[in-house]
Amino acid sequence: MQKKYYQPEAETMQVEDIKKLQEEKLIKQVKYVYDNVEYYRNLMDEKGVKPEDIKCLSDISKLPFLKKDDLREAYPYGMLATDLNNCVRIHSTSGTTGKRVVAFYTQNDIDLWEDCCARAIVAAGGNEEDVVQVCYGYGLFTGGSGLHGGSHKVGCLTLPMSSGNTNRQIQFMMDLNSTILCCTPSYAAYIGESLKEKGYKPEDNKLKAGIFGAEPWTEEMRRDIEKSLGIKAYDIYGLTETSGPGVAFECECQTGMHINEDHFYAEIIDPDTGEVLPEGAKGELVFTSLDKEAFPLLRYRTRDITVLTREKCSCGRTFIKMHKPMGRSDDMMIIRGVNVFPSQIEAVLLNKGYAPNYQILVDRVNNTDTFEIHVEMLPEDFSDTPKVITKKEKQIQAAMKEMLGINPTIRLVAPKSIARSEGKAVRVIDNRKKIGINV
Ligand code: DLL
Repeated sequence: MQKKYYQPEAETMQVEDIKKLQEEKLIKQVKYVYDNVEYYRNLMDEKGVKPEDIKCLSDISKLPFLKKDDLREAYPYGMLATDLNNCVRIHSTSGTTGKRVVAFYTQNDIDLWEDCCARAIVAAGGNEEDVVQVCYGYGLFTGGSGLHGGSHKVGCLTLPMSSGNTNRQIQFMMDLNSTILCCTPSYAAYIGESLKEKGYKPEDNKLKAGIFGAEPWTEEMRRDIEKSLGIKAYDIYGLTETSGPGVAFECECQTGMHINEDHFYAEIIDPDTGEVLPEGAKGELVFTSLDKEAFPLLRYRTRDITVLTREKCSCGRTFIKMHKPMGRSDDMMIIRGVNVFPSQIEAVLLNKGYAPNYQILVDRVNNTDTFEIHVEMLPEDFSDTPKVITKKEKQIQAAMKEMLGINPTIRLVAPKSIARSEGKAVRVIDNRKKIGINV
């Protein structure tokens, strides 16, 4: 039977009750973190804040922020709040220079995370009769396991496809009558094109909905995907640090994503000053987990720029909504769903003996990200034959793949051919911005 909500008692709670619940949980979570995470206790001590100072929700502004760099510095166990024996899983962000962020989960953390994903599936019209094709990557990335767990909770037949091998995706989708597709929006668009190339019309498949996230996408892209697959396309948001997908999800209104406020407290801050901004203002999204056991985060700066609004939603859910992220306050790019920092690229080049004269070119062609890196050859490479140059390009590509997890096209260009800048070097040319993708 079609349910409207997965957990109606939470999803439709009165706003005053949500705030009361958040307050109670916040007070407990702050004490728990202070008692169990030395790294954050030191940050609180430096700021002169004690758990007793947090008596109501607005007191949260007394707490220090946590940044990605803190998590890297604390790698691997520095942010762990419970005995490792109580943990049952890790996930991790894609690599950055040196250290990755590793997130830990107890069984209870996994349960709550999967509930969040189940809420997203039910909000997209899912029920136990559905066949959910999960083609987010499985493994250290959170996309596959998160939606997989949510799909189990709802009781759907789950196809754990992982990403790639589009022919097999299509064959299973058609033979097993998949009804809900979960993947990045760019992969959904690619599947749509591939179906068309194979001669299928949108009405030939049994899909009714898609749950797409992990990268920025536009309303135009939503319409294209909906048309090519004959579905309704829903947004889903999350990050490894806060558990994974499902921190926020879209309902049938498709006007922003409801944040699972019983598990996360969201703030918007001015990224330059750290000042908390009022509801409706655009700024950086900051999350505080409210009931995490293994990897609780207080005031974690996501670097995602968005707006929060608590308008009455006709779906009946009362959770605050976030707009689609409108960009980032750092230099992270999301290419084919993978988080990429220019510093990672630079590290690979320096490690291979190249000078830091390079340019990163990103674009979106036929709904797929293109990713090219131009690297200046060393003067001694200049006399090499095309065959030798190609070999060197392939070597750099392999090292990039190892660092980033995705394959850029490498082009070795003549020494001194990349324009030198007098100010900040323009390392990244991201043409996706021109077509309205908020990267
Ligand atoms: O991308 C988790 C996820 C998996 C979300 C599957 C949705 C679906 P990370 O790899 O840690 O985790 O990347 C997190 O991706 O800070 C945003 O910048 C971006 N992001 C995630 N969802 C969206 C979205 C996963 N719906 C980073 N729209 C975040 C725009 C998104 N950007």
